[in-house]
Amino acid sequence: MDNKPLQPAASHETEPAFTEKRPLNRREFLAKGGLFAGGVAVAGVAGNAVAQSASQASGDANLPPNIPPWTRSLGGPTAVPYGKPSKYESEVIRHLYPGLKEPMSAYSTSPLQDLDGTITPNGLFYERHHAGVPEIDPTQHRLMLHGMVERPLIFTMEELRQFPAESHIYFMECSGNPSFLPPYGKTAGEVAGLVSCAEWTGVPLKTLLKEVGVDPKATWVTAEGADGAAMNRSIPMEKCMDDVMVVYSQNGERLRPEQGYPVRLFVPGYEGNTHIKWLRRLHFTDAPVYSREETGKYTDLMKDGRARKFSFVMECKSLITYPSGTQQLSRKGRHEIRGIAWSGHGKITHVDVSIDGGNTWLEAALQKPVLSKALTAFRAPFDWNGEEMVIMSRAVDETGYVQPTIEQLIEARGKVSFYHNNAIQPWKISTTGEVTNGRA
Ligand SMILES: Nc1nc2c(c(=O)[nH]1)N[C@H]1C(S)=C(S)[C@@H](COP(=O)(O)O)O[C@H]1N2
Ligand SMILES: [Mo]
Repeated sequence: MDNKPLQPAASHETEPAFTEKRPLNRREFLAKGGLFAGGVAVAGVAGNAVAQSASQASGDANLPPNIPPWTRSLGGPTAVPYGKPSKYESEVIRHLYPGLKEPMSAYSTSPLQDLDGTITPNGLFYERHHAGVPEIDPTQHRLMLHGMVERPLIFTMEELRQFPAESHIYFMECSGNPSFLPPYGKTAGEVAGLVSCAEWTGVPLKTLLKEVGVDPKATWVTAEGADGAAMNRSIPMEKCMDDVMVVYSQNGERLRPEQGYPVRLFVPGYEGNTHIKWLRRLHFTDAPVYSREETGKYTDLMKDGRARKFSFVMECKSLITYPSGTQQLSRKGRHEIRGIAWSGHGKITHVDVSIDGGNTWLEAALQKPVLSKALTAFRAPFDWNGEEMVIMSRAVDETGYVQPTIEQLIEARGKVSFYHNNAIQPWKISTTGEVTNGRA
C-alpha cells in the first residue's frame, strides 16, 4: 500500500572521495593505471601479473614469439549443428538456489559475475518453476482468450505468429531476488541472479484484445499456464493495453522450454511471477482472481502485520558484478568497477558507486543506449591500495526513486518482509584482495 520511494540520507550528488571527480575516459584510465602501457612488450615481465600467471599455467611454448599449434594446423569442423561455449568456459553455469532443493519447484540463478554487457545468453537465463518444465508439442498447444469479450477465440502457435510482431529488450526479475533472510549468497549470481535480460519477440497483447473485442467493463485479465502448477496471476487491463506482450522468441530463437516454450506472457517491469509461462489462457474479468501467487505468496508483509495488496513493479536496483563475492583482485592499482542496474518503472538515470562503505559516492558511467525496463551496464574506475574496502552501488531511475539501503527497507517494512528486496549490496575487499559478501 505504501509505495512511496525511499530516499537515502545523502542525495546522489554527494561529493566524491575518489582520486578523480568524474569517470576517467579510456586514455586517462590507461595512462593513470599504467597496467597495459607497452602492451605486448610487457608480457611476461615482472609487474604484469595477468600475463605472468597465464604463462606459468601453460608454459611459455605457446606464447610470443613462438607460434602455437592452433595457428600451425587446421581447426575443428565447421557447421556444428548447435554451437556451444568454449570448453574453457565450462564453469560459467546456472546454480540451483540452495533455499529450494526439490528440482521440480526450484530456482536457478544466472551467473552474473561471469557475464558482460546486458543481454543474458538463453542457456544462462535464470529459472523459476513451480511444477517442473513441461515438454509441450507446439502443434498441440493453444492460447484461449475468453470471459468478458465479444468473440472468445482460440489461437494456434501458427496463427499467433501471423500477427504483426514486435521485438523489445527487457529485463525480468523474480520478486524473491534475493530474499531478506540468510543464508546470504557468496557470488553476485547467488545474491541476486534471479534477474536476466533478453530481446523478446511476439505479439503485443493489445493486438489480441482488439481481435476478441474486450468488454469495456473488463478491468482485469487472469493469465494461466499449461504446466502442472497451472500458475495464474491477475494483470490490470491498463497494463495489458500498454506494453504487455505474448512472446514466442527470446534472443532470436524460439523460447527455451525453461522459459515457457512455446509461448509466455511478458509483462515489462512487473515481478517475474506475472510473466506466465506455457501460457494457455487469458480470462477477462472485472476483478482480480486473488490466486495463491498474489495472496499467500509474492506479497509483502509490513511492520504493522498488514500485507501490501499487489507489488507489481520491480523497483530500481543495481549490483556490482566486478569485483564481487569470491573474486580476487590480482594486484594493487587501478581496477574498473562493473555492474548492472535496472528499474521496472523505466530508465536508469544515475548509478553512484562508493568505495568507502557508503560514506561518499561518485557517479559511474552508463553504457548507452540506456533502455527502459532493461538492464543497464555501469562502470567506474577505482584504485585499490591494498587496504580493506567496502564497495557498493546505488541506482536512481527516471521517476527520481533512489535505491534504498537494507536498513531503510527494514525501517519501512519491518523484518517479516520476504519479497521485493532491492537494497544496496555491499562487497568487502580484504587486504589480500579477496572479495566477500559485505552483508554476511
Ligand atoms: N506457468 C508458470 N509460469 C511461471 C512460473 C511457473 O512456475 N509456472 N514461475 C513464475 C516465476 S515465480 C518467475 S520469477 C518467472 C520465471 O521465468 P523464467 O524461468 O523464464 O526465468 O516465471 C513465472 N511464470
Ligand atoms: Mo518468481
